[in-house]
Amino acid sequence: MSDPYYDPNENPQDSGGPSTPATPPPSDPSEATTLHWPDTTPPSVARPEETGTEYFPDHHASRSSHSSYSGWDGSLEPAAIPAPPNGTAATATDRIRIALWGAPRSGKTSYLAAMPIAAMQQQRQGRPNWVISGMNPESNEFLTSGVTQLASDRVFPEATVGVRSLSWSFQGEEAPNGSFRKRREVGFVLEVQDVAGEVYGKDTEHALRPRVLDQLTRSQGLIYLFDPLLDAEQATNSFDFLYSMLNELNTRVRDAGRLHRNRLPHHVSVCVTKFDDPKVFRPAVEAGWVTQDSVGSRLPRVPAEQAAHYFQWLCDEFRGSNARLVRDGLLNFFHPQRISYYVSSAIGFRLNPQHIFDYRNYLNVETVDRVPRICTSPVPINVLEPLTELESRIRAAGRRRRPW
Ligand SMILES: Nc1nc2c(ncn2[C@@H]2O[C@H](COP(=O)(O)OP(=O)(O)OP(=O)(O)O)[C@@H](O)[C@H]2O)c(=O)[nH]1
Ligand SMILES: [Mg+2]
Repeated sequence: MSDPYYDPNENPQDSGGPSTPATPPPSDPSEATTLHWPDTTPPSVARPEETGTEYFPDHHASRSSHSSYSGWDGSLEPAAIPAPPNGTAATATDRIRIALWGAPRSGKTSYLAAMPIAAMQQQRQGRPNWVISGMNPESNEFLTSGVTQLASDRVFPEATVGVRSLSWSFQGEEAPNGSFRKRREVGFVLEVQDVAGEVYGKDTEHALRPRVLDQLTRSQGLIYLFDPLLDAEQATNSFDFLYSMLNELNTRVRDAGRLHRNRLPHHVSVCVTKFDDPKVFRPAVEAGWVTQDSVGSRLPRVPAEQAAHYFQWLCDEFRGSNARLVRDGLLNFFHPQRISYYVSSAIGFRLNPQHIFDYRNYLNVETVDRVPRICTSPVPINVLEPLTELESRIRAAGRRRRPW
């Protein structure tokens, strides 16, 4: 079992952390989601510790059956163990643990569900290609059902119950630094958990609290989702789902002597969610934060270099009061130079039949029979970047620490 306080942002050789094994270690028994060998248990009654799924509603649990063994009669090609995308022997550093953090209904599950859609659309936007696929049947199932819900059924995922562990491989390319350099192939395995937002709340006795705190402690990076609309509501006020967990996390990391220059060691991507919603988008346009592409789908966006200022403005002017404390809390506990900001939407804007943005008709959610439905095929905004850039920052920080 790996050291729960291992700071993966430090090179293991530097820190006296765990040595690099030849194959990826099962991170901890409760997260052993990678290998699924048949045993005496009938395939259809997978135990929770095998599926990585806990506290999950029945209709989801039933989908976690080991259908991949249905033809397990010796007539199939022998399967290899899951391998990381770079094709070479797996090392601990191929794996990256990211925690997804946000208040209830802030958009965490939708963000994860939109990730494979964003990956498929990268080329369309002339960006480096990424291919995402699951490292185990449950992670594949999440990918497939998420894409089906958003893109085919045009509905949002249901509220998360409990915690779901996911393990996805990312095979991609890194944008070149200089103009004459070629794109470089990169790959990593992402370990992430989809957690019900309520676990981040003030109830320190919540049954899943220790597990989520453990995951946060061992993560190299965090993706923090801030929903500017639900922040205004008492039950989903962002600060109430930030401070208490942040405080406990700091205590854990401090006691383990793993603070980095007296602050939490994590790299953080802060995402403002639901940018497509007119109640978020229109004030941003009117306050002058938004520019519009002149080519392609003429998509509007907050320029990347303005995203941090936009978040400041959201907290100061648009929301105020406790939202300011969200901003202050993040800058207080984490190193400001380790935080990046993004303005995101899991579904993007409604586009016209020619696939062009039209300011008269961009609303992409309509309510049918009291169920919110997505109007046009999702074109996620800043869903992949907060993750791939986070991974790249973490990798770069690890390289910098190497003495050679
Ligand atoms: N307009 C818009 N609405 C969104 C978007 N993402 C999520 N939503 C809305 O927010 C609701 C909650 O989204 P979820 O992804 O379930 O949020 P969550 O953070 O996983 O919620 P919990 O699992 O309850 O913690 C959805 O049902 C949608 O109504 C988005 O990109 N745009
Ligand atoms: Mg959820």
